[in-house]
Amino acid sequence: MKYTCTVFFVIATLFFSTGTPATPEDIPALKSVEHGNITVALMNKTERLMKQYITESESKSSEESTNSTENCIKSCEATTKIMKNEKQFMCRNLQNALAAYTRNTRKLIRDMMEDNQKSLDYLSSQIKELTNRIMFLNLESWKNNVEPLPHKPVMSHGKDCTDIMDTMGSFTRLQNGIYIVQPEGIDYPFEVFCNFDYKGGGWTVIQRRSEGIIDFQKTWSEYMDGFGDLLGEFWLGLRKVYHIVSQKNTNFKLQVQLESVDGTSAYSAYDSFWLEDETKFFKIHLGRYTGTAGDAFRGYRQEDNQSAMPFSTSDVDNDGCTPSCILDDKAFESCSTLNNKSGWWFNQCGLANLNGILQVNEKSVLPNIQWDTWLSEGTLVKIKSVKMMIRRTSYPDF
Ligand SMILES: [Ca+2]
Repeated sequence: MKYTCTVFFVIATLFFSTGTPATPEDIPALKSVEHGNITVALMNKTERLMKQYITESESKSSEESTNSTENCIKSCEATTKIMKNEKQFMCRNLQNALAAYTRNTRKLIRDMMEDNQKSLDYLSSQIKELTNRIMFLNLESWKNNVEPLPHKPVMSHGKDCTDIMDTMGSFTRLQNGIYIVQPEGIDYPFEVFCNFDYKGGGWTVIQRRSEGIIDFQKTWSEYMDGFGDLLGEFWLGLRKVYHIVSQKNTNFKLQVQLESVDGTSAYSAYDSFWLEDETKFFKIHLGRYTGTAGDAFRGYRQEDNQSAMPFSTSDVDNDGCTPSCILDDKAFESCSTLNNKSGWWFNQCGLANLNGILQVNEKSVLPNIQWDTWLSEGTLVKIKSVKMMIRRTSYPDF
């Protein structure tokens, strides 16, 4: 349709472009033709021009089609390029945003840390100022011969673990652990470890050894005051034990709980247990024995009997070796020194020393828990751990 319109346009142009029909001079092929045949000649010419135009149009159309495909490819490439550029642009923006966020966060954290540090510095200066103030006030009190700042007395849970069991145990379930006690007759409280689940509970633990971490190579004053960790291995201290068992109208029993390296257990119980005071070197008194580990405190011979013996350490010698004892044909003066400076109620040493240690080398010692009446098939049982516990005898066994 487009071509047809164009052909007629060409024809019309040939007729009317100059305002007059084409002359023979305009068209060379018409020179030899008579004027009467002009119309025929013109028609032929028109036909030829039309053919030529159609051919050229087809050629042009083909060329345009090729150009269109090329244009499409170029267009896709351009689109891809634009998208790629946009992607790169967005990535750059994202990277910049992340970098800015990181910078801001770091700054925020730095500011917070600085603020915290300022607060800590301020509190530290306040504490320092208050401490100085207290020191100053104490100094003033001392200068004016006035009592220092009064301290609030520590409240105790009871007089001993049996007393705690009797009073608190009636309305709450007591857990094994550290409690504060203040036995009758003394004006200061102290901590003890109470056992509330062994044989009816109410036991004050006065000695415990298990891992061999705590060194029992101690002096007289250390055995008097106690040492170690109440939650681990410890010796409560002769003074504290003395105060507990010396309360009016009380009687205490002693339980020695032993465990072998093979995991077997045994015990030795004494239905009464008390100590004489410091001036008598805490002489031990034991009642009737019952148990499965034997009465090592008394042993088999009279000279082994440790009951009614005073306590000895490496620096306080009450061991009955006066002036010396003999072991394996060798004379020695101190059972404590023989047992690597441990403290106990020795009697010419004897068969029991639950505080014994074994010197491995100059720097290392191991527990050497001695209870030489605990036998298995005629041989001494090797002991891994021990507990010494006391309880009021008024409390019934379960
Ligand atoms: Ca001696």
